[in-house]
Amino acid sequence: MVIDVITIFPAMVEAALAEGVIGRARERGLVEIRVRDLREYTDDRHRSVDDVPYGGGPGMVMKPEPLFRAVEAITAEGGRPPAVVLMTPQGRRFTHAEAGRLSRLDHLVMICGRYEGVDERVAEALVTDEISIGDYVLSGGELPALVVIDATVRLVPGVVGDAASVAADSFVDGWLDYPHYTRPAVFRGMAVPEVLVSGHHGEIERWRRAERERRTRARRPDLLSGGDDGLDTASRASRAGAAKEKRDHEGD
Ligand code: 9D3
Repeated sequence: MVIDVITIFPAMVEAALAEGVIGRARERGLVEIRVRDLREYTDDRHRSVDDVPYGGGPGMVMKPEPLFRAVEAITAEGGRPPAVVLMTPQGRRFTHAEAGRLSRLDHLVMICGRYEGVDERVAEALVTDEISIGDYVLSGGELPALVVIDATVRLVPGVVGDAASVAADSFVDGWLDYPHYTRPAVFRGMAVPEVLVSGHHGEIERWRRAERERRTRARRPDLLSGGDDGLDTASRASRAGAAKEKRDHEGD
């Protein structure tokens, strides 16, 4: 998989992508991520990437020319036409299911917006998908792009060593995680739940399942309501199956 990130803050994006799971995936050649400085695609003395909005109003708008030149330079390198994603508050909300879809693409180009927004002709002529990461105001598209890259690259086969841990992640099956503990058994007077040190694997399994359900009900009832929970069809089925299995166990 190849990902191009177009940004006016390449150092910020590169720094995050050099670390951890994603940094290692890049070193191992499982994903090629190329961070591109938008100013390299300007042609004026001041390397301008923004201009005043037509119609007036506050702030600045990202100029179309550098963005068109950047995306066209990438597509001119050959290969099949990439998906071109614009990170914008006007986009569709990013979910784990969307990460799964993106992880199956050969080539992804991501545009990080700044200022008040991007000239609409970029969205019309260049962009295939507009993505937001949630309903809060950030200063630009760089952190959202990093969120999307992290969630997506983790799903590329081989990137996360323990496939079981990817499959067990919250949102994959629609339940929140159970509580975790490590040593010491008593820390500042706070004891680890007895069942976890009991060694009864059946009881531990039951306790964890009950904790996941209790937490989901208390903290994220929206995940249970059958609304737009961001699960793909397989994950919905997996959750429904787990819920049925639980009912069967309880005999109701
Ligand atoms: C204060 C400016 N707002 C006026 C209504 C509009 C606005 C423009 C640009 C708000 C935020 C931004 C910068 N944000 C992003 O580019 C962005 C974003 C976000 O802010 N939240 C969630 N997902 C995303 S993806 C890109």
